[in-house]
Amino acid sequence: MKPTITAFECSPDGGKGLARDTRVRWALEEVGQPYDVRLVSFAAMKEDPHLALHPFGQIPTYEEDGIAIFETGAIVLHIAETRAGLLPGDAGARARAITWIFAALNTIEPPILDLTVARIVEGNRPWATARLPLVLDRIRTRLAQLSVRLGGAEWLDGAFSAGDLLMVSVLLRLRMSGLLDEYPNLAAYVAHGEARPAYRRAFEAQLAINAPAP
Ligand SMILES: N[C@@H](CCC(=O)N[C@@H](CS)C(=O)NCC(=O)O)C(=O)O
Repeated sequence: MKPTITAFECSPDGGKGLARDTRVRWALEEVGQPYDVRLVSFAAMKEDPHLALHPFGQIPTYEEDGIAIFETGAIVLHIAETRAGLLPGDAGARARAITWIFAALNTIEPPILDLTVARIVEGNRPWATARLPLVLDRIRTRLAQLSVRLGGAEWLDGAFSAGDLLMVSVLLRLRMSGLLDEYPNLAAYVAHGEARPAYRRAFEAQLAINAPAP
């Protein structure tokens, strides 16, 4: 049975690939696993049938052979653990790749998400202008540390892994801010991830649904 994932019926990003179904699509493409997509509207995401799958009323979800899970990190880890291609066989290297999954989602992504909150959600609050430099500083701190660790390497720890997939996906959120360009090795790392054929297929698949009408 093919897995079924959920995605926005119409993504608010208009097809930039930032909605998290792209991360799951990318993982499935990397391991060569065909999948189905069920599109859900914002209203349907908050109704009981979807809430039974995702208690927070969000996308993506993943269903396959009696398994139903949510949270992008858990989904990507499940895909990586059940198919070859996204986690190394060696126990130490595997543990380190999983560490990078958590680092991407728990350490790098939160300050990046804060930038969206500061600029868009809370951009008209009286304290928004004063807060923005603090948010940018916290992102720069993490990017500088990540940049030092990556150095001139192609990927974070040897071969491309699920850790890189999620780190590149998280960093992609910064493209419009220009912050990534302050760290040329991180910008090159992200471009390298985006150039992977599996990423291109995932991106095109979500774009086919979300591209603005001509
Ligand atoms: N921690 C969750 C976050 C999921 C999430 O924020 N999904 C967004 C789309 S990328 C969503 O469904 N937003 C609509 C909403 O929260 O109502 C994950 O990584 O899967």
